Amino acid sequence: MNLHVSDPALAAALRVDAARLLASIATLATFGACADGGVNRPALSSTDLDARRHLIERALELGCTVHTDACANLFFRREGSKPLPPVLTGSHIDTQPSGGKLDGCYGVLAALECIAALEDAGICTHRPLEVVAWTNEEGTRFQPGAMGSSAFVDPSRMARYRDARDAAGVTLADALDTHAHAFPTLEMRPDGETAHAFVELHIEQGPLLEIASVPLGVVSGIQGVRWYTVRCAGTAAHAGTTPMHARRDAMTLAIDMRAQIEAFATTLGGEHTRVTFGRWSVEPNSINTIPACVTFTIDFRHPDAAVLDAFDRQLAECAARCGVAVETLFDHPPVHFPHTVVRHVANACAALGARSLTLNSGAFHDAMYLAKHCPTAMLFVPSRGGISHNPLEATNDEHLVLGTRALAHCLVHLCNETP
Ligand code: HGY
Ligand code: MN
Ligand code: MN
Repeated sequence: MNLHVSDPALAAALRVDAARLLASIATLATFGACADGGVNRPALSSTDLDARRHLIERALELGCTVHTDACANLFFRREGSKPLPPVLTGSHIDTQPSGGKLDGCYGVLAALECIAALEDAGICTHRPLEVVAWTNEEGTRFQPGAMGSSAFVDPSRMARYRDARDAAGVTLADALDTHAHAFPTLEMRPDGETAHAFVELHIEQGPLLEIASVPLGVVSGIQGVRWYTVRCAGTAAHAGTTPMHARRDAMTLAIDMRAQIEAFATTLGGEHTRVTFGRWSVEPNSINTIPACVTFTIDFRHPDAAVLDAFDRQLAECAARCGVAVETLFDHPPVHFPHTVVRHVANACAALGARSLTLNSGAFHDAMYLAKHCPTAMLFVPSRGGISHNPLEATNDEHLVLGTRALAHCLVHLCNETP
């Protein structure tokens, strides 16, 4: 690779230190580590606070200033030479209950590694560079997902978010208070500064890059997502005495609903359909009582907004017909990233002599909200076996390092864009 280190973008990419990056991934994974090799680090849990403390210390060591905001997003800022709007990069560090080491975390740690590389290379960019750890992207402890990034883009959302409760009845407001007490000296980020651009590096969480044997993904956009709960009512009764014909079994209704929903989802969505019924609760959940109430969730994804809207309509019709209650938890339309930033991602891959594949993201990310705030794009690295949201989530070391080098290259170009 014939690299001209006089180019600050390539110089920064070259100074990414593989061992330092990989060690930072292994260290962060210790916060909420599970015996099966995965990570369970719910948003704003004690393990998340410990992980945040570790990242704050790391950022301060790198010479960054650290700020937070009303949704406990963390901003690690490296100043530039000119008083211009910053370039933002980063992702999330909260995980699925049975998550991996890389989902979200890789994007935050790679961005911190880019700052370390800039420091090592003695490069000063025109614009400030801010690495962000967005709060509660996964949305498994508090719904909806991507709370931190969506509240950053539209702070009026916080009023509703603060009332969100986790399974133990703890509100987000309570969790934010705990966070504030844990970091009493953390200053609030000055409001209102619109970023110049946002770039998020993330694992693909699907199989496409691996199937294509390509090490980097230039992400063109993110498919749309809908989350719902469906509540099916029945009548609790004795399992031993109640004849089958005399039952109002909520589980029978729920299973029938699931089948109907999956059928019209796949008819509407075709090969791009992604419908998941991931969380179930049964009341009274007793082995010898006929279920009185069964609640399940729907996660429906599709790249076409018209299909998402049609699914909405058909679900409402089906619910009315079957006498069940549906509540929408989360709703985001498809997002398309602008060429003005996507080109920097593609150029970075090419500058490093790496093949890249342009693809749409099947997973949602904080970038879907940042795209409303400033010009935004994403960069992917392959997921081994396409596996994610699973302790087996993994990416080859050389891909993790290459993705970080490409991020560094892209960030320097964006940070040196001046009006
Ligand atoms: O669900 C998602 O797409 C993301 O990984 N939280
Ligand atoms: Mn993620
Ligand atoms: Mn995830």
